[in-house]
Amino acid sequence: MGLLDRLSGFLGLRKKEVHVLCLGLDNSGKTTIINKLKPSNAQSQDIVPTIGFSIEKFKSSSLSFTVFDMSGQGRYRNLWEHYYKDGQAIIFVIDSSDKLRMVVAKEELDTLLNHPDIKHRRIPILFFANKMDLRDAVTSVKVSQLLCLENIKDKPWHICASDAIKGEGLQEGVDWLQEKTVQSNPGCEDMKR
Ligand code: G3D
Ligand code: MG
Repeated sequence: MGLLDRLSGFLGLRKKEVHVLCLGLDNSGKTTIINKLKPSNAQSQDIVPTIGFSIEKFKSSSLSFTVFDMSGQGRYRNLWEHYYKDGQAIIFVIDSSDKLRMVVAKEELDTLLNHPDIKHRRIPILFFANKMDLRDAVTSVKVSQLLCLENIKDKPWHICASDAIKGEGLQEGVDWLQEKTVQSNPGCEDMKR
C-alpha cells in the first residue's frame, strides 16, 4: 500500500476493494500475469509465502484488485478455499500448451464451481488461455471445449487467449472483468467517478 492509500485508509476514505481470486494449476502463468497487470510502480505484498501461497495487490484504472496467487497444489486447498467467500471475481489461468494437465485443470475448475461459497453466486469468471505463443498451444476455442465452459450458465464468463510474457490479451480480459465486476457489485459504481 502506498503512503497516500494508507493515509486515506486511515481517514476512512479508502475505496472499497474488489477481491479478485487468481486461480489455476501451478506453472499456468498466474504470477506472470499478475506481474504484468500491476502498474510498474506497484508494490507487491507477499503476505504469507511460508504457507504455500502469496497475496498480491494491484490496481486497474479505478478498481482495486486483490489477487490471491495460489499454488495449484492440492495440499493447500483448505487454505485457499477460505478466501472464496471474499472473492468478487475470478481469474482462472490455463496453460494452453499443457494438454496432459488440461484434465486436471478441468477437475479444479469443476471443484471450484461446485464449492458452496461459489456455486450460487453470479461471480464473473475470466479465463486466460495462456501461453498461446507456444507451438503446442491449442486455441482458446479448444480450451473452452476441453473445459466445457458452455456448461457455465449461471455466471458471466469470458475466455481470452493470452501470452503473459508479451502481455498480449491481458488488457482485453481485465477490461471485461472490470465491467462485469462493477455490474455484479453495484456498490463499486462510485469508484468509476
Ligand atoms: P504460476 O504462477 O501459475 O505457477 P508462472 O506460473 O507465472 O510462474 O509461470 C510459469 C512459467 O511459465 C514461467 O517460466 C513463465 O515465464 C512461463 N510463462 C508464463 N506465461 C507464459 C506465456 O504466455 N508464454 C510462455 N511461453 N511462457 C509463459 P519459467 O521458465 O520461469 O518457469
Ligand atoms: Mg506463481
